[in-house]
Amino acid sequence: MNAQAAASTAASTAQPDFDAIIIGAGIAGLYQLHNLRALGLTVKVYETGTDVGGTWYWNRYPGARFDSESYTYGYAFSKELLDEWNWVEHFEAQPNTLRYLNHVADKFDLRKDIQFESRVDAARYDEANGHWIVTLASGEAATATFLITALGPLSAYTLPRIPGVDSFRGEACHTARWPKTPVSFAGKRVAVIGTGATGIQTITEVAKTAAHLTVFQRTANYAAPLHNRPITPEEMAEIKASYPAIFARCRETPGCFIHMTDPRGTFEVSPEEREAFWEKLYSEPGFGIWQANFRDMLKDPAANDIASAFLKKKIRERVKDPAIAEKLIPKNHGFGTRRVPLESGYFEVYNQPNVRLIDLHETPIERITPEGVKTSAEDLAFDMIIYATGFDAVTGGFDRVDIRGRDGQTLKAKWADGPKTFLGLQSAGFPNLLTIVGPHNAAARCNIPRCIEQNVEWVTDMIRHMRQHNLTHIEATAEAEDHWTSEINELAKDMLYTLVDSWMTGVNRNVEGKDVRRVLQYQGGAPAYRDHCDAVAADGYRGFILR
Ligand code: NA7
Repeated sequence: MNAQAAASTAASTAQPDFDAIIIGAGIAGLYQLHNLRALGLTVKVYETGTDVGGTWYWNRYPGARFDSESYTYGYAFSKELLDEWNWVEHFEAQPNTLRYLNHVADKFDLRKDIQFESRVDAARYDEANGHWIVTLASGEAATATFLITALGPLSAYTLPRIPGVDSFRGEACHTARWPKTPVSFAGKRVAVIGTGATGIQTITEVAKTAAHLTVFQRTANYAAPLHNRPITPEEMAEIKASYPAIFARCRETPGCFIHMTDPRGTFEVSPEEREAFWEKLYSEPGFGIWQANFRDMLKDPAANDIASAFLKKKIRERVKDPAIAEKLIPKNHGFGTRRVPLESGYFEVYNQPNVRLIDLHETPIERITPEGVKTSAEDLAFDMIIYATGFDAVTGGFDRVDIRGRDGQTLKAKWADGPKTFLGLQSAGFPNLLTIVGPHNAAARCNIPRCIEQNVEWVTDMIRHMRQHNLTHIEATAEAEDHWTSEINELAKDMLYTLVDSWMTGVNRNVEGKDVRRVLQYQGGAPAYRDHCDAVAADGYRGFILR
């Protein structure tokens, strides 16, 4: 339907085009579509990309892979799907993950309700008719009773605010817009700007074949070994037999990873025992060193200091040149207070003769030039610049859509000083807008498909409840929203990560207005979050106005 037709539909009839519109065909959007279709709803999904996959569609950069164990990451809802899909690595690489999501889309015939190459520009709540009018970049528009955002917390990628970014004459690319065609680094002088989880994966891969690689590091990050390896057919058979236990375990842990926080305090054990424990975690696959560390590691500065010292020691052991090792050691934050990148030989890259590290605190970038990068110390020429400069996290995806609720209020303005939500799923003044994996939700710090599943199933149950009771309107009360927002802030108070700039605190100086730390996530852990949501539902959706 075109814009005019939609506008006239909206003006003349209360009957919307669809029961629900979902924005995004990533892991969340696909599962929400599948669930709502099962309820008998008419659903349309709008997706910017040319195919399904979301994060795994866009982030095709070299070295992109899971930090979650593969077998904890797939959808859990279908035994048939679990039985037929074979993961090939303990931490699957992007191409196979994208293959998996395509398999899911085919198996459940999801594509027929997805419109690709369709970026949603605006969504306006039409109060008179009680539905949402959604407008695409193309001008096309449609209406729906429910608007469900499945935008992803890390979808709004950001280029650095450095003068001259557009002037470079060589190849340039942000990791989140990596081309579908193969990219060769052989014989090239490559620059990577950014050393977060993405930069670290990219650098490790590019260093293998580039003639020369220059890494521009602003903030050093602690990173720990991934210890990836292939999954044998025998292991896969065992994994399939263990799925119920694996998912039960993920339900118990704060981040829905397979790793559970150690119940001991750092100083309750002897220094020898502590060291042995950390050595064990460092030698094991995955996020154990972050997620299964001592219970006080992310709260008590003294506990965090000595955990950080262990990680610093590891960097010094692995990097041959002590001066480079010192540059790679974080100075302004403790271990685990930023998202921990998992690596596969990252620190050893700096022992290679074809790799150079530039510390931007010593010699900042002044501008990107047609030939390369000009720092305060020198002019450097490159064939390729890779921007691993991250995302306008969690709220960035929302800011890029002009979402207007009752009385024309914009969500962007409402959230300008930080998000205000109830359960991270609804915001007062925006009826029937449901924000899967939105801010204030447990999902952005989670083994994300597990939290997506909870969000989607909760929203599905809520819509089922509404249909059973002939209700068409749901909106959080201002009181429920205030209460939830205060609780979010209170829970984050004693967490060390709130004192540190990172995407987890919503800081991105490449974006106007995003230079202040904010609490974006529920910090009580996924099990407590789930209990909150379940209690609200059991109490007849307490905190919501239902009509
Ligand atoms: P991150 O973790 O936000 O990392 C972005 C990196 O880019 C980080 O090192 C930034 O330095 C750097 N950056 C950003 N802007 C600039 C400018 N202007 N100049 C120099 N360097 C800059 O994003 P990722 O994509 O690595 O990871 C995001 C998540 O995706 C990750 O945590 C996983 O959950 C998956 P800074 O630290 O800001 O000094």
